[in-house]
Amino acid sequence: MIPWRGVIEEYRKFLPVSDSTPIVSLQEGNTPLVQAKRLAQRICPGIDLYLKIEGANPTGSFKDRGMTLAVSKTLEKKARAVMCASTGNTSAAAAAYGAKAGIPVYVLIPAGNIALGKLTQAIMHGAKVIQIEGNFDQALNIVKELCRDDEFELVNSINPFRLEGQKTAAMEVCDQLGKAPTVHVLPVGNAGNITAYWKGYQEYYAAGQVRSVPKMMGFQAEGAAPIVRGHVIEHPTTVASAIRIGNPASWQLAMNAVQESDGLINMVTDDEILEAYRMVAREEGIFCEPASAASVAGVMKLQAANQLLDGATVVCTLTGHGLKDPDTAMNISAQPLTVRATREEVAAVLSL
Ligand code: AN7
Repeated sequence: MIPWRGVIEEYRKFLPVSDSTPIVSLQEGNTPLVQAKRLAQRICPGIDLYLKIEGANPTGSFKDRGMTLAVSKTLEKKARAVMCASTGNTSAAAAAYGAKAGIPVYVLIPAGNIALGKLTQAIMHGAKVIQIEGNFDQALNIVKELCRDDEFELVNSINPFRLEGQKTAAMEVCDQLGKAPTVHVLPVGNAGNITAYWKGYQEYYAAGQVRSVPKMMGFQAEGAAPIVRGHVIEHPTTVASAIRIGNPASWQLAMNAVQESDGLINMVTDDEILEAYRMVAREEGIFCEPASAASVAGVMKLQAANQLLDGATVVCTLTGHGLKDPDTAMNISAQPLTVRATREEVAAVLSL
């Protein structure tokens, strides 16, 4: 078997690269698509439910798919550095791919408001991390202004190459399932990923690789749901820090994806997100980050509203790894028991 070569090589004919593009890859992609029978039994009996485990990418989130292309194109156009605003995962991916490319990386993050693992990654990979006393939306505005200068390449998802790379996830789902799903469910923050998946499904359909396309269904967190509410949220709040975004960059593109696919964008509460987060870990053995669980919380909501047809194939993208955000996990969990180091004391606390 030929080893996996990363998303650019594997999906090259669908991507805007040429022989002269220097490819920067960490062999991202080829992430597991796991059938979730126990979870389906609990939350949507009658549905064929799958989880796309994007936390299995090299930096632990789906951002790697877009970053391999964005950083490769940065080298091709000979920009000198990359810059992004981030709720955490974009900065981790930019830092890693920038390190691999040997170029400086500048990241702007909301001070004190990104998950510990993500901050750790950006620092370890040697990015220049600038915390701003503000939120993600403010950071993105500053980065957009600074990147008008050609020396700095903006690698947020308003960089079209990011979405081009991310669309490979939809193609992979089709390759793994042998067909397109009926419904694809995603968390929505800046709304780039739902846009990218829709593009990927459409292109695979146009190329004759699948006979249908799914309905795209996105879920925002209730305190950070600008698309659902129809206006910018000045001070977005949610436990899911990755999607704490009040003015999504790909707002209109995501609306198009939803309309064209006959899907929807709705919202879930933090309690629903945390319930789904815990359930995925306990029923399926998959630890995702809170934002990722918004997709599963979305399935629970769709099922409760009778919006899923019996026999439908539903794929949820779990966008990032649970270890990114150990604090949230520990905050909702009981502390482990401590006993004396004797057989008796350990035996006394066992129960089956
Ligand atoms: C785990 O890292 O916006 O709707 O700056 O990290 O494409 O924005 C992260 C977003 C979902 C939302 N799940 O995706 C960033 C950033 C996780 C994420 C989203 C993000 P988009």
